[in-house]
Amino acid sequence: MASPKERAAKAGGLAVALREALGKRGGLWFGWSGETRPNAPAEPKVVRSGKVMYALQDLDPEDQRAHYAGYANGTLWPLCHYRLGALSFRRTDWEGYRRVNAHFARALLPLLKPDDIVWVHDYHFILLAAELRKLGFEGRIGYFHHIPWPTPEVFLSLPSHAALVRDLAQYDLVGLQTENDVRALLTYLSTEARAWIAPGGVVGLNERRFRVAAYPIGIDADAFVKDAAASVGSEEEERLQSSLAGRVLAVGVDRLDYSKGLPNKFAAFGELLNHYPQHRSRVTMMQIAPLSRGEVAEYRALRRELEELGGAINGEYAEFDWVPLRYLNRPFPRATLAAIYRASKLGLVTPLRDGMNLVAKEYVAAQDPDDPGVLILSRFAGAADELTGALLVNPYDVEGMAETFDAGLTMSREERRERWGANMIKVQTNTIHNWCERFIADLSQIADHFAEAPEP
Ligand code: ADQ
Repeated sequence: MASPKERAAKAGGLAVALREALGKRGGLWFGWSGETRPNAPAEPKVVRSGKVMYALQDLDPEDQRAHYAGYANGTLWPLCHYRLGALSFRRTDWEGYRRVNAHFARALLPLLKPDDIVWVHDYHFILLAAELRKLGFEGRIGYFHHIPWPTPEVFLSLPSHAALVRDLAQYDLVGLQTENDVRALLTYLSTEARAWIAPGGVVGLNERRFRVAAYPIGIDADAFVKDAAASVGSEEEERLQSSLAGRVLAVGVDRLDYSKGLPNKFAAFGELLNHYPQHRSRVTMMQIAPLSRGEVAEYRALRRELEELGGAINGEYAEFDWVPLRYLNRPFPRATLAAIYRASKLGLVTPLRDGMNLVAKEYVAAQDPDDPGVLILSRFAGAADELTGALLVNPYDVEGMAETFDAGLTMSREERRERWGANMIKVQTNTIHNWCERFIADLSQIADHFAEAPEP
Protein backbone atom coordinates (compact mmCIF):
# COMPACT_ATOMS: atom_id res chain seq x y z
CA MET A 1 0.00 0.00 0.00
CA ALA A 2 1.20 3.51 -0.73
CA SER A 3 1.77 5.87 2.21
CA PRO A 4 -0.69 8.82 2.57
CA LYS A 5 2.07 11.13 1.26
CA GLU A 6 2.62 8.96 -1.80
CA ARG A 7 -1.11 8.67 -2.41
CA ALA A 8 -1.42 12.45 -2.29
CA ALA A 9 1.47 12.82 -4.75
CA LYS A 10 -0.11 10.27 -7.08
CA ALA A 11 -3.53 11.92 -7.08
CA GLY A 12 -3.10 13.22 -10.60
CA GLY A 13 -4.75 16.12 -12.37
CA LEU A 14 -7.61 13.91 -13.52
CA ALA A 15 -8.87 12.93 -10.07
CA VAL A 16 -8.52 16.50 -8.87
CA ALA A 17 -10.37 17.92 -11.89
CA LEU A 18 -13.21 15.41 -11.64
CA ARG A 19 -13.59 16.04 -7.94
CA GLU A 20 -13.70 19.78 -8.68
CA ALA A 21 -16.35 19.32 -11.39
CA LEU A 22 -18.42 17.17 -9.01
CA GLY A 23 -17.90 19.64 -6.16
CA LYS A 24 -19.43 22.44 -8.27
CA ARG A 25 -22.49 20.51 -9.40
CA GLY A 26 -22.82 18.18 -6.47
CA GLY A 27 -22.90 14.47 -7.19
CA LEU A 28 -21.79 10.97 -6.37
CA TRP A 29 -18.24 9.61 -6.69
CA PHE A 30 -18.35 5.85 -6.85
CA GLY A 31 -15.36 3.51 -6.99
CA TRP A 32 -13.36 0.69 -5.48
CA SER A 33 -12.40 1.24 -1.83
CA GLY A 34 -8.96 -0.31 -2.33
CA GLU A 35 -10.00 -3.06 0.15
CA THR A 36 -10.68 -6.73 -0.49
CA ARG A 37 -12.58 -9.16 1.70
CA PRO A 38 -14.06 -12.58 0.91
CA ASN A 39 -17.61 -12.43 -0.48
CA ALA A 40 -17.82 -8.65 -0.03
CA PRO A 41 -21.51 -7.67 -0.19
CA ALA A 42 -22.69 -5.04 -2.73
CA GLU A 43 -22.97 -2.35 -0.08
CA PRO A 44 -20.58 0.55 -0.46
CA LYS A 45 -19.32 2.66 2.43
CA VAL A 46 -20.87 6.06 1.96
CA VAL A 47 -19.33 9.34 3.20
CA ARG A 48 -20.63 12.83 2.49
CA SER A 49 -18.29 15.79 2.01
CA GLY A 50 -19.82 19.13 0.98
CA LYS A 51 -21.98 18.60 -2.10
CA VAL A 52 -20.28 15.30 -2.94
CA MET A 53 -21.15 11.83 -1.73
CA TYR A 54 -18.34 9.27 -1.87
CA ALA A 55 -19.40 5.62 -2.14
CA LEU A 56 -16.59 3.08 -1.95
CA GLN A 57 -17.12 -0.57 -2.68
CA ASP A 58 -15.03 -3.52 -1.38
CA LEU A 59 -14.24 -6.50 -3.61
CA ASP A 60 -13.76 -10.19 -3.11
CA PRO A 61 -9.96 -10.88 -3.38
CA GLU A 62 -10.28 -13.47 -6.16
CA ASP A 63 -12.67 -11.24 -8.15
CA GLN A 64 -10.31 -8.32 -7.70
CA ARG A 65 -7.34 -10.32 -8.99
CA ALA A 66 -9.21 -11.69 -12.02
CA HIS A 67 -10.62 -8.26 -12.79
CA TYR A 68 -7.64 -5.98 -12.16
CA ALA A 69 -4.40 -7.92 -12.73
CA GLY A 70 -6.26 -10.41 -14.96
CA TYR A 71 -8.62 -9.07 -17.60
CA ALA A 72 -8.12 -5.29 -17.19
CA ASN A 73 -4.31 -5.18 -17.00
CA GLY A 74 -3.34 -8.59 -18.43
CA THR A 75 -5.73 -8.52 -21.41
CA LEU A 76 -7.23 -5.11 -22.23
CA TRP A 77 -4.21 -2.94 -21.41
CA PRO A 78 -1.75 -4.83 -23.70
CA LEU A 79 -4.45 -5.18 -26.39
CA CYS A 80 -5.16 -1.44 -26.47
CA HIS A 81 -1.42 -0.69 -26.50
CA TYR A 82 -0.76 -3.00 -29.46
CA ARG A 83 1.28 -5.43 -27.33
CA LEU A 84 -0.21 -8.73 -28.45
CA GLY A 85 2.88 -10.60 -27.24
CA ALA A 86 2.08 -9.52 -23.67
CA LEU A 87 -1.64 -10.31 -23.93
CA SER A 88 -2.97 -13.18 -21.86
CA PHE A 89 -6.60 -14.22 -21.96
CA ARG A 90 -8.24 -16.60 -19.50
CA ARG A 91 -11.93 -17.26 -19.39
CA THR A 92 -11.83 -17.15 -15.60
CA ASP A 93 -10.43 -13.59 -15.78
CA TRP A 94 -13.13 -12.52 -18.24
CA GLU A 95 -15.76 -14.01 -15.91
CA GLY A 96 -14.16 -12.18 -12.95
CA TYR A 97 -14.25 -8.93 -14.95
CA ARG A 98 -17.94 -9.46 -15.65
CA ARG A 99 -18.64 -10.32 -12.01
CA VAL A 100 -16.94 -7.13 -10.77
CA ASN A 101 -18.83 -4.94 -13.26
CA ALA A 102 -22.12 -6.59 -12.20
CA HIS A 103 -21.21 -6.26 -8.51
CA PHE A 104 -20.47 -2.56 -8.98
CA ALA A 105 -23.75 -2.02 -10.82
CA ARG A 106 -25.70 -3.69 -7.98
CA ALA A 107 -23.93 -1.51 -5.41
CA LEU A 108 -24.40 1.69 -7.45
CA LEU A 109 -28.01 1.32 -8.55
CA PRO A 110 -29.68 2.02 -5.16
CA LEU A 111 -27.75 5.32 -4.99
CA LEU A 112 -28.96 6.58 -8.39
CA LYS A 113 -31.95 8.76 -9.17
CA PRO A 114 -33.71 8.10 -12.51
CA ASP A 115 -32.52 11.36 -14.13
CA ASP A 116 -28.91 11.14 -12.91
CA ILE A 117 -26.10 11.31 -15.46
CA VAL A 118 -23.50 8.60 -14.98
CA TRP A 119 -19.92 9.05 -16.26
CA VAL A 120 -17.81 5.88 -16.24
CA HIS A 121 -14.01 6.08 -16.51
CA ASP A 122 -11.73 3.67 -18.25
CA TYR A 123 -11.28 0.12 -19.41
CA HIS A 124 -11.89 -1.49 -16.02
CA PHE A 125 -15.62 -0.79 -16.32
CA ILE A 126 -16.63 -1.17 -19.96
CA LEU A 127 -19.53 -3.45 -18.98
CA LEU A 128 -20.96 -1.19 -16.29
CA ALA A 129 -23.65 0.44 -18.46
CA ALA A 130 -24.94 -2.93 -19.65
CA GLU A 131 -25.12 -4.17 -16.06
CA LEU A 132 -26.97 -1.02 -14.95
CA ARG A 133 -29.40 -1.37 -17.86
CA LYS A 134 -30.11 -5.00 -16.86
CA LEU A 135 -31.12 -3.69 -13.45
CA GLY A 136 -33.51 -1.20 -15.08
CA PHE A 137 -31.52 2.09 -15.12
CA GLU A 138 -32.60 4.16 -18.13
CA GLY A 139 -30.75 7.44 -17.49
CA ARG A 140 -27.85 8.75 -19.56
CA ILE A 141 -24.53 6.92 -19.19
CA GLY A 142 -21.24 8.04 -20.76
CA TYR A 143 -17.91 6.26 -20.93
CA PHE A 144 -14.43 7.72 -21.40
CA HIS A 145 -11.64 5.43 -22.58
CA HIS A 146 -8.33 6.93 -21.39
CA ILE A 147 -6.13 4.60 -23.42
CA PRO A 148 -5.89 4.01 -27.20
CA TRP A 149 -8.61 2.14 -29.07
CA PRO A 150 -6.78 -0.35 -31.31
CA THR A 151 -7.41 -0.90 -35.01
CA PRO A 152 -9.85 -3.70 -35.90
CA GLU A 153 -7.04 -6.13 -36.86
CA VAL A 154 -5.63 -5.85 -33.34
CA PHE A 155 -8.98 -5.66 -31.56
CA LEU A 156 -10.10 -8.91 -33.22
CA SER A 157 -7.37 -10.77 -31.29
CA LEU A 158 -9.50 -10.34 -28.19
CA PRO A 159 -11.56 -13.51 -27.81
CA SER A 160 -14.36 -11.57 -26.09
CA HIS A 161 -14.41 -8.67 -28.62
CA ALA A 162 -18.02 -9.17 -29.73
CA ALA A 163 -19.44 -9.40 -26.18
CA LEU A 164 -17.42 -6.38 -25.06
CA VAL A 165 -18.68 -4.17 -27.88
CA ARG A 166 -22.25 -5.42 -27.57
CA ASP A 167 -22.17 -4.12 -23.98
CA LEU A 168 -20.31 -0.93 -24.94
CA ALA A 169 -23.36 -0.07 -27.05
CA GLN A 170 -25.37 0.34 -23.83
CA TYR A 171 -23.65 3.69 -23.23
CA ASP A 172 -25.16 6.81 -24.76
CA LEU A 173 -21.80 8.47 -25.35
CA VAL A 174 -18.39 6.80 -25.80
CA GLY A 175 -15.49 9.26 -25.57
CA LEU A 176 -12.04 8.44 -26.95
CA GLN A 177 -8.81 10.44 -26.89
CA THR A 178 -8.19 11.07 -30.61
CA GLU A 179 -9.83 11.01 -34.03
CA ASN A 180 -7.59 8.05 -34.83
CA ASP A 181 -9.16 6.08 -31.97
CA VAL A 182 -12.64 7.09 -33.15
CA ARG A 183 -11.84 5.88 -36.67
CA ALA A 184 -10.59 2.56 -35.30
CA LEU A 185 -13.73 1.89 -33.26
CA LEU A 186 -16.13 3.05 -35.99
CA THR A 187 -14.38 0.87 -38.57
CA TYR A 188 -14.74 -2.15 -36.29
CA LEU A 189 -18.40 -1.29 -35.66
CA SER A 190 -19.27 -0.96 -39.34
CA THR A 191 -17.23 -3.86 -40.71
CA GLU A 192 -17.39 -6.45 -37.92
CA ALA A 193 -20.47 -5.59 -35.91
CA ARG A 194 -22.51 -4.50 -38.96
CA ALA A 195 -23.57 -1.29 -37.24
CA TRP A 196 -24.75 1.75 -39.20
CA ILE A 197 -22.86 4.97 -38.69
CA ALA A 198 -24.35 8.43 -39.22
CA PRO A 199 -22.29 11.64 -39.50
CA GLY A 200 -21.21 12.97 -36.10
CA GLY A 201 -20.38 9.46 -34.91
CA VAL A 202 -23.92 8.34 -34.11
CA VAL A 203 -24.03 4.55 -34.23
CA GLY A 204 -26.97 2.19 -34.55
CA LEU A 205 -26.31 -1.32 -33.30
CA ASN A 206 -29.14 -3.79 -32.80
CA GLU A 207 -31.84 -1.73 -31.07
CA ARG A 208 -29.38 0.77 -29.56
CA ARG A 209 -28.19 4.20 -30.59
CA PHE A 210 -25.04 5.70 -29.15
CA ARG A 211 -22.43 8.24 -30.13
CA VAL A 212 -18.63 7.86 -30.45
CA ALA A 213 -16.53 11.05 -30.43
CA ALA A 214 -13.03 12.34 -29.58
CA TYR A 215 -12.47 14.28 -26.35
CA PRO A 216 -8.70 14.85 -26.11
CA ILE A 217 -7.95 15.24 -22.41
CA GLY A 218 -6.04 18.28 -21.12
CA ILE A 219 -4.34 19.44 -17.92
CA ASP A 220 -4.85 22.17 -15.36
CA ALA A 221 -2.49 24.43 -17.33
CA ASP A 222 -2.72 27.43 -14.98
CA ALA A 223 -1.73 25.33 -11.97
CA PHE A 224 1.39 24.08 -13.76
CA VAL A 225 2.30 27.57 -14.96
CA LYS A 226 1.96 28.87 -11.39
CA ASP A 227 3.82 25.99 -9.73
CA ALA A 228 6.65 26.20 -12.26
CA ALA A 229 7.00 29.97 -11.92
CA ALA A 230 6.91 29.70 -8.12
CA SER A 231 9.69 27.12 -8.19
CA VAL A 232 12.19 29.66 -9.55
CA GLY A 233 14.56 30.56 -6.73
CA SER A 234 12.96 28.05 -4.35
CA GLU A 235 15.08 25.88 -2.07
CA GLU A 236 14.17 22.81 -4.11
CA GLU A 237 15.22 24.46 -7.37
CA GLU A 238 18.50 25.59 -5.83
CA ARG A 239 19.23 22.04 -4.67
CA LEU A 240 18.52 20.76 -8.17
CA GLN A 241 20.64 23.41 -9.90
CA SER A 242 23.57 22.96 -7.55
CA SER A 243 23.46 19.18 -8.14
CA LEU A 244 23.63 19.82 -11.91
CA ALA A 245 26.64 22.10 -11.57
CA GLY A 246 25.84 23.96 -14.81
CA ARG A 247 24.97 20.85 -16.85
CA VAL A 248 21.89 20.55 -19.03
CA LEU A 249 19.01 18.42 -17.74
CA ALA A 250 16.77 16.14 -19.84
CA VAL A 251 13.74 14.75 -18.03
CA GLY A 252 11.35 11.82 -18.44
CA VAL A 253 8.36 11.20 -16.15
CA ASP A 254 6.41 8.00 -16.77
CA ARG A 255 4.75 5.29 -14.73
CA LEU A 256 6.98 2.20 -14.92
CA ASP A 257 4.93 0.62 -17.71
CA TYR A 258 5.96 -1.23 -20.87
CA SER A 259 3.75 1.05 -23.00
CA LYS A 260 5.97 4.01 -22.09
CA GLY A 261 8.97 2.78 -24.11
CA LEU A 262 11.49 3.25 -21.28
CA PRO A 263 14.12 0.72 -22.46
CA ASN A 264 14.16 2.43 -25.89
CA LYS A 265 14.49 5.83 -24.24
CA PHE A 266 17.42 4.62 -22.09
CA ALA A 267 19.03 3.05 -25.16
CA ALA A 268 18.62 6.29 -27.13
CA PHE A 269 20.30 8.25 -24.34
CA GLY A 270 23.15 5.72 -24.37
CA GLU A 271 23.33 6.17 -28.15
CA LEU A 272 23.49 9.95 -27.75
CA LEU A 273 26.50 9.63 -25.45
CA ASN A 274 28.10 7.12 -27.77
CA HIS A 275 27.62 8.91 -31.11
CA TYR A 276 27.63 12.51 -29.96
CA PRO A 277 30.52 12.55 -27.46
CA GLN A 278 30.29 16.35 -27.20
CA HIS A 279 27.34 15.79 -24.83
CA ARG A 280 29.30 13.58 -22.42
CA SER A 281 29.67 15.25 -19.04
CA ARG A 282 27.38 18.02 -20.30
CA VAL A 283 23.91 16.43 -20.25
CA THR A 284 22.23 14.63 -17.35
CA MET A 285 19.11 12.61 -17.91
CA MET A 286 16.63 12.19 -15.07
CA GLN A 287 14.01 9.48 -15.41
CA ILE A 288 11.26 9.51 -12.81
CA ALA A 289 9.35 6.24 -13.01
CA PRO A 290 7.11 5.37 -10.07
CA LEU A 291 6.45 1.64 -9.76
CA SER A 292 3.12 0.43 -11.01
CA ARG A 293 1.21 -2.88 -11.24
CA GLY A 294 3.92 -4.94 -9.55
CA GLU A 295 1.43 -7.83 -9.38
CA VAL A 296 1.68 -8.31 -13.19
CA ALA A 297 4.78 -10.33 -14.28
CA GLU A 298 5.64 -8.08 -17.27
CA TYR A 299 6.05 -5.09 -14.96
CA ARG A 300 8.48 -6.91 -12.70
CA ALA A 301 10.52 -8.00 -15.73
CA LEU A 302 10.57 -4.43 -17.07
CA ARG A 303 11.85 -3.14 -13.74
CA ARG A 304 14.78 -5.57 -13.85
CA GLU A 305 15.52 -4.70 -17.48
CA LEU A 306 15.67 -0.98 -16.72
CA GLU A 307 17.90 -1.46 -13.70
CA GLU A 308 20.30 -3.40 -15.89
CA LEU A 309 20.20 -0.90 -18.79
CA GLY A 310 20.53 2.13 -16.51
CA GLY A 311 23.41 0.52 -14.63
CA ALA A 312 25.18 -0.25 -17.92
CA ILE A 313 24.90 3.35 -19.16
CA ASN A 314 26.21 4.76 -15.90
CA GLY A 315 28.94 2.13 -15.72
CA GLU A 316 30.12 2.97 -19.20
CA TYR A 317 29.95 6.76 -19.27
CA ALA A 318 30.02 8.12 -15.70
CA GLU A 319 32.91 10.33 -14.59
CA PHE A 320 34.02 10.71 -11.00
CA ASP A 321 32.02 13.97 -10.91
CA TRP A 322 29.12 13.15 -13.29
CA VAL A 323 26.48 10.42 -13.36
CA PRO A 324 24.70 10.45 -16.75
CA LEU A 325 21.40 8.89 -15.69
CA ARG A 326 19.43 9.58 -12.52
CA TYR A 327 16.72 6.99 -12.12
CA LEU A 328 14.04 7.48 -9.46
CA ASN A 329 11.22 5.05 -8.72
CA ARG A 330 8.98 7.24 -6.62
CA PRO A 331 6.11 9.69 -6.92
CA PHE A 332 6.66 13.43 -6.33
CA PRO A 333 4.25 16.27 -5.50
CA ARG A 334 3.06 18.29 -8.48
CA ALA A 335 5.08 21.37 -7.47
CA THR A 336 8.31 19.35 -7.45
CA LEU A 337 7.53 17.86 -10.87
CA ALA A 338 6.80 21.38 -12.18
CA ALA A 339 10.19 22.59 -10.86
CA ILE A 340 12.00 19.68 -12.53
CA TYR A 341 10.17 20.22 -15.84
CA ARG A 342 11.06 23.92 -15.73
CA ALA A 343 14.74 23.18 -15.11
CA SER A 344 14.92 20.68 -18.01
CA LYS A 345 16.05 21.71 -21.47
CA LEU A 346 14.61 18.51 -22.97
CA GLY A 347 11.32 16.78 -22.12
CA LEU A 348 11.56 13.14 -23.22
CA VAL A 349 8.10 11.67 -23.81
CA THR A 350 8.64 8.60 -25.96
CA PRO A 351 5.91 5.97 -25.35
CA LEU A 352 5.43 3.08 -27.77
CA ARG A 353 1.69 3.83 -27.51
CA ASP A 354 -0.24 6.23 -25.30
CA GLY A 355 -3.86 7.36 -25.20
CA MET A 356 -2.86 11.00 -24.70
CA ASN A 357 0.12 11.48 -22.32
CA LEU A 358 -0.39 14.28 -19.86
CA VAL A 359 3.30 14.59 -19.01
CA ALA A 360 3.88 16.08 -22.50
CA LYS A 361 1.34 18.82 -21.75
CA GLU A 362 2.63 19.39 -18.20
CA TYR A 363 6.18 19.80 -19.54
CA VAL A 364 5.01 22.46 -22.02
CA ALA A 365 2.99 24.37 -19.38
CA ALA A 366 5.95 24.47 -16.97
CA GLN A 367 8.45 26.10 -19.37
CA ASP A 368 9.95 29.56 -19.12
CA PRO A 369 8.31 31.42 -22.07
CA ASP A 370 11.50 33.36 -22.59
CA ASP A 371 13.84 30.40 -22.72
CA PRO A 372 11.72 27.26 -23.11
CA GLY A 373 12.92 23.68 -23.34
CA VAL A 374 12.24 21.32 -26.24
CA LEU A 375 9.59 18.61 -26.13
CA ILE A 376 10.63 15.34 -27.76
CA LEU A 377 7.41 13.42 -28.36
CA SER A 378 6.54 9.99 -29.70
CA ARG A 379 4.34 10.04 -32.77
CA PHE A 380 2.38 7.22 -31.08
CA ALA A 381 1.17 9.37 -28.17
CA GLY A 382 -2.31 10.89 -28.63
CA ALA A 383 -0.73 14.23 -27.64
CA ALA A 384 1.20 14.27 -30.94
CA ASP A 385 -2.01 15.29 -32.75
CA GLU A 386 -2.18 18.56 -30.82
CA LEU A 387 1.44 19.32 -29.91
CA THR A 388 2.69 20.01 -33.41
CA GLY A 389 5.55 22.15 -32.08
CA ALA A 390 7.24 19.08 -30.56
CA LEU A 391 10.07 17.19 -32.23
CA LEU A 392 8.30 13.96 -33.16
CA VAL A 393 10.13 10.64 -32.92
CA ASN A 394 9.48 7.00 -33.67
CA PRO A 395 10.44 5.29 -30.40
CA TYR A 396 11.31 2.05 -32.23
CA ASP A 397 14.14 3.95 -33.98
CA VAL A 398 16.73 4.27 -31.21
CA GLU A 399 19.39 5.92 -33.42
CA GLY A 400 16.79 8.31 -34.85
CA MET A 401 15.81 9.28 -31.30
CA ALA A 402 19.45 9.96 -30.34
CA GLU A 403 19.73 12.19 -33.40
CA THR A 404 16.59 14.09 -32.34
CA PHE A 405 17.88 14.46 -28.75
CA ASP A 406 20.98 16.07 -30.27
CA ALA A 407 18.81 18.35 -32.46
CA GLY A 408 16.86 19.43 -29.35
CA LEU A 409 20.03 20.13 -27.39
CA THR A 410 21.45 22.33 -30.14
CA MET A 411 18.24 24.12 -31.22
CA SER A 412 18.31 27.93 -31.40
CA ARG A 413 16.40 29.90 -28.80
CA GLU A 414 14.24 31.44 -31.53
CA GLU A 415 13.10 28.06 -32.82
CA ARG A 416 12.52 26.81 -29.27
CA ARG A 417 10.25 29.77 -28.56
CA GLU A 418 8.31 29.31 -31.77
CA ARG A 419 7.74 25.61 -31.18
CA TRP A 420 6.85 26.10 -27.54
CA GLY A 421 4.37 28.90 -28.43
CA ALA A 422 2.50 26.60 -30.82
CA ASN A 423 2.27 23.89 -28.15
CA MET A 424 1.32 26.25 -25.33
CA ILE A 425 -1.71 27.58 -27.20
CA LYS A 426 -3.09 24.04 -27.40
CA VAL A 427 -2.33 23.27 -23.75
CA GLN A 428 -4.02 26.45 -22.57
CA THR A 429 -7.05 26.14 -24.83
CA ASN A 430 -7.92 22.53 -24.19
CA THR A 431 -7.68 22.25 -20.40
CA ILE A 432 -8.97 19.50 -18.14
CA HIS A 433 -11.83 21.82 -17.14
CA ASN A 434 -12.96 22.34 -20.76
CA TRP A 435 -12.67 18.63 -21.34
CA CYS A 436 -14.97 17.84 -18.38
CA GLU A 437 -17.49 20.48 -19.40
CA ARG A 438 -17.57 19.36 -23.02
CA PHE A 439 -18.12 15.70 -22.20
CA ILE A 440 -20.83 16.39 -19.65
CA ALA A 441 -22.60 18.91 -21.94
CA ASP A 442 -22.59 16.43 -24.85
CA LEU A 443 -23.85 13.62 -22.64
CA SER A 444 -26.59 15.85 -21.20
CA GLN A 445 -27.75 16.78 -24.71
CA ILE A 446 -27.28 13.40 -26.31
CA ALA A 447 -30.92 13.23 -27.40
CA ASP A 448 -30.29 16.20 -29.77
CA HIS A 449 -27.44 14.32 -31.48
CA PHE A 450 -29.67 11.30 -31.96
CA ALA A 451 -32.51 13.44 -33.32
CA GLU A 452 -30.17 15.08 -35.86
CA ALA A 453 -28.78 11.76 -37.12
CA PRO A 454 -30.54 10.45 -40.22
CA GLU A 455 -32.12 7.02 -40.10
CA PRO A 456 -30.02 4.32 -41.79
P1 ADQ B 1 -1.07 7.32 -17.56
O1 ADQ B 1 -0.70 6.11 -18.35
O2 ADQ B 1 -0.86 7.21 -16.11
O3 ADQ B 1 -2.57 7.78 -17.86
P2 ADQ B 1 -0.11 10.09 -18.25
O4 ADQ B 1 -1.10 10.70 -19.16
O5 ADQ B 1 1.28 10.47 -18.59
O6 ADQ B 1 -0.15 8.51 -18.20
O7 ADQ B 1 -0.45 10.58 -16.79
C1 ADQ B 1 0.42 10.35 -15.74
C2 ADQ B 1 0.15 11.36 -14.63
O8 ADQ B 1 0.84 10.91 -13.48
C3 ADQ B 1 0.70 12.74 -14.97
O9 ADQ B 1 -0.21 13.72 -14.52
C4 ADQ B 1 2.02 12.82 -14.18
O10 ADQ B 1 2.37 14.11 -13.72
C5 ADQ B 1 1.71 11.91 -13.02
N1 ADQ B 1 2.97 11.30 -12.57
C6 ADQ B 1 3.78 10.49 -13.26
N2 ADQ B 1 4.87 10.19 -12.54
C7 ADQ B 1 4.74 10.81 -11.36
C8 ADQ B 1 5.52 10.90 -10.19
N3 ADQ B 1 6.69 10.27 -10.06
N4 ADQ B 1 5.04 11.62 -9.18
C9 ADQ B 1 3.85 12.25 -9.28
N5 ADQ B 1 3.09 12.22 -10.36
C10 ADQ B 1 3.51 11.51 -11.38
C11 ADQ B 1 -3.66 7.27 -18.66
C12 ADQ B 1 -3.35 7.02 -20.15
C13 ADQ B 1 -2.78 8.29 -20.78
C14 ADQ B 1 -3.77 9.45 -20.58
C15 ADQ B 1 -4.19 9.56 -19.11
C16 ADQ B 1 -5.32 10.57 -18.92
O11 ADQ B 1 -2.44 5.94 -20.29
O12 ADQ B 1 -2.53 8.10 -22.17
O13 ADQ B 1 -3.15 10.66 -20.98
O14 ADQ B 1 -4.66 8.31 -18.61
O15 ADQ B 1 -6.40 10.29 -19.77
